[in-house]
Amino acid sequence: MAVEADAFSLREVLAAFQTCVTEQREVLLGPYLRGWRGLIRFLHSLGAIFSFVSKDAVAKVQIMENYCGGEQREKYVSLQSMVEYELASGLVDLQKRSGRPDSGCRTVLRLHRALRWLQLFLEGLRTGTEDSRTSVICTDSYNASLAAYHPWVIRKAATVAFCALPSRNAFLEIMNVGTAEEAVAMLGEALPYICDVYGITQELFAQHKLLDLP
Ligand code: 1PX
Repeated sequence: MAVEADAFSLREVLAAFQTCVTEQREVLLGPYLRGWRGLIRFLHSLGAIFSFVSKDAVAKVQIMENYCGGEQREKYVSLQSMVEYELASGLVDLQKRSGRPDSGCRTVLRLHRALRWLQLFLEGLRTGTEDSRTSVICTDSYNASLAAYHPWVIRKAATVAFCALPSRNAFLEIMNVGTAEEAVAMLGEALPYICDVYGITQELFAQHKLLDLP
């Protein structure tokens, strides 16, 4: 199937996560945030019902982009350099929130947890059958990941919004990667890179006891 040259495709978005990991196994923030920006664009195309999700995601990406373009930008090249810098400078609220601005560590932690949802959701889409329901895949992925960190009201709003998701085939099509089969093949290629980014981040945050930042 011919795809317009400038058409938005989830392929490029997922490819951003592919370029995140360096040879030294560092996770670069530039492509990481570009990947998130693309996912948010995709989320917008799913309609206003998800605007409460995209608002929060945009706010978090914006915080990180400000750090990456700010005075200390060289400290925010990778997740590793960010963790080292913020911890050494006492910029991270470890127990409870103070009046300090949101640290990069706590902000990335929220995106990192959402990346786990994305990983499960895309894997569910990939391995589903034609009549699998996207809303069910999405709810199951959410309950197995992000839901544990959200209060009741957000969980409720999320579960209601998931019911508005299109069927699996329609969903694979709006990803704009080609036919449903081509989209499934692309997911098979892209997912290992997302898993890799997730795994490295998880290990880094666990090592520094940053997995429960308030
Ligand atoms: C091919 C599939 C592509 C789908 C792209 C979808 C991109 C989804 C982006 C989701 C980003 C969610 C970030 C959430 C971060 C978060 O957990 N924030 C909470 C905690 O923040 P705080 O600063 O207070 O500690 C915050 O309370 C969250 C508020 C908004 C609700 C988040 C609901 C998350 C549902 C995730 C599923 C999105 C559904 C997409 C449908 C395909």
